[in-house]
Amino acid sequence: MVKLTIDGIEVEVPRGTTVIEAARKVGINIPSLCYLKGVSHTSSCRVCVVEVGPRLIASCTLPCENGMEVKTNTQKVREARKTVVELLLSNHKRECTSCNRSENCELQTLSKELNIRDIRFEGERLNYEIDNSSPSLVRDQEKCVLCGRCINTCKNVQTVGAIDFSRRGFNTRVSTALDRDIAETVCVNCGQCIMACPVGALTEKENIKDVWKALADPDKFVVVQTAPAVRVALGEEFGMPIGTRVTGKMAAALRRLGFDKVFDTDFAADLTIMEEGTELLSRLEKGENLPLMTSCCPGWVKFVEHFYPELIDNLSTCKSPHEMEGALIKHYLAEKLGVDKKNVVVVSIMPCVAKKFEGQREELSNENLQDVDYVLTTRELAQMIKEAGIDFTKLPDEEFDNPLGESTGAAVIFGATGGVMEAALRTVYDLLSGQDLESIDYVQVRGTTGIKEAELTLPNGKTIRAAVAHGLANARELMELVKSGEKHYDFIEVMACPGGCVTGGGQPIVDSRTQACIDVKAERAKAIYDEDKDMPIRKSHKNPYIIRLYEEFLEKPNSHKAHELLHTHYVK
Ligand code: HC1
Ligand code: SF4
Ligand code: SF4
Repeated sequence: MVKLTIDGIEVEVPRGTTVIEAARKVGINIPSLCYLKGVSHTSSCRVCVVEVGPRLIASCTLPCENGMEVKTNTQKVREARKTVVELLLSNHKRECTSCNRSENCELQTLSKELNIRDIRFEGERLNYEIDNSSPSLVRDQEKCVLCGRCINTCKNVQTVGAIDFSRRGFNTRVSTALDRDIAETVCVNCGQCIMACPVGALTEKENIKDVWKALADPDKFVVVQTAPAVRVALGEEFGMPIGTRVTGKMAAALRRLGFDKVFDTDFAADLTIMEEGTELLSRLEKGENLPLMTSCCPGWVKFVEHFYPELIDNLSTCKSPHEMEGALIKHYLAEKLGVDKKNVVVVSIMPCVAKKFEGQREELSNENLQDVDYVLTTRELAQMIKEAGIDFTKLPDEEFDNPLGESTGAAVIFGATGGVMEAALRTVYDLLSGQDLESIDYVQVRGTTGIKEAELTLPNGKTIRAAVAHGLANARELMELVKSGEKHYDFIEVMACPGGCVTGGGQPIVDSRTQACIDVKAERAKAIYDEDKDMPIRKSHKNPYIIRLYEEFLEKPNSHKAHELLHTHYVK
């Protein structure tokens, strides 16, 4: 432990603690822009300077030392911070009223906190074209503050490295290799850079207008479905605490927005378990393409295509749940409802921006109709609810529509890392044993350890060796272990985002100050597992509507019909 004083207050902290962290312990918020806990500690923005002796030093990388006397609130410190922020603002596209990040912008917050009223420096401004090339994200360099948080995320957390600093001095910018459009790079569309960005330089590609247009068209039958992770985060956009469950209010809001049917992607998550569980058992029997790797995360699928193409055949042939649901809505339900499938518009509400890319993939269509027409993020849905004047917090709880809205606890846990694996294990064991196993909480695959392992001995004596990774750096490590032969697994779950979809690139953005104090992925995951516990049915194969779907339409898992609609093959 080391002892120091901050603004005269004595603090004792473990060795290695930085001054910015120690200050927080005694209720002093040192402002910063480039600092992002666990991801980015570069001291590049200099907003977090403090006075130590005669010097001004960046506190985000300054380790506490015994006897140190730190001053965070002197005239010199306040002036220095103001100058830094004013310089940033002098080269910033200041369009706060129409910016996507207004009211959730760390630069805006800083300038308000530092009482910046006029900007003393007006000079040359850099002009860049907006990069609109990606179906998932938009880059506006004129709003970039060069904090490097996106770069560190892409490079270290995701090991993709699609973006980096280029040029020098005033001309420094974040760019792609050879300044290509982001869509032409190895970017996997995970959107984790958006989550890291403190300002509006990186945002999702919005589809709100498209959805309003479809809703206003009397000839269209507009169906919506919601991903597991949206229900534990949407409330944050309306001031509710992180990890509040708002499933019923969300269904009510969607109905008020005018959707003709309000379905749940969780139904198709149950279906995925039936299809993928059967695929696993068949691959185990044949000894083919093992380990089976989950395919529900489009960021992960693209990562395999770019970096491990030799393992493409290991990916499950299952479409991701919302794509399965879309295919069923158009090619099963439409006829039942007497609606022309060509007039059906499927909208998916996802915690993810990679799903926007996935929705456009040609592998995910049937009879020339895309399975899903538009993907909106959790943030975009919140925007629509606000635009419609709906007072979200006062909404009553409503149910999803049926038959494609009924689901189980196994489905909702898809939203947290390890959830797909746990859901699959719950079903595979029961189906093979003919039992209804009571202890179904596979806690080995829960939690935020980077790579998790579990073994399950099946009633036929075979053991399933399972591994789970979240965040692409962990996925890469796992792939290297598999490729080198150091580890042998039968079934691997990977989610591209750290924590899984609960902290996907389309979820509410939590500012760096809050992230320093609260483990967002743990809070939202807790809500997911609470939702599972409260469900009357917690195993996918027990979903009565899934049973009926097989009886009346699909026949059995992996049937010809199921393959036609619910499976695909990535070949890139
Ligand atoms: Fe996910 Fe999935 S869990 S991929 O993380 O398999 O986005 O939530 O909808 O499709 O069900 C995301 C979440 C989501 C699919 C499911
Ligand atoms: Fe990197 Fe993901 Fe951002 Fe693409 S979306 S630049 S892969 S962090
Ligand atoms: Fe999207 Fe979930 Fe994959 Fe993240 S982990 S890219 S949110 S599907």
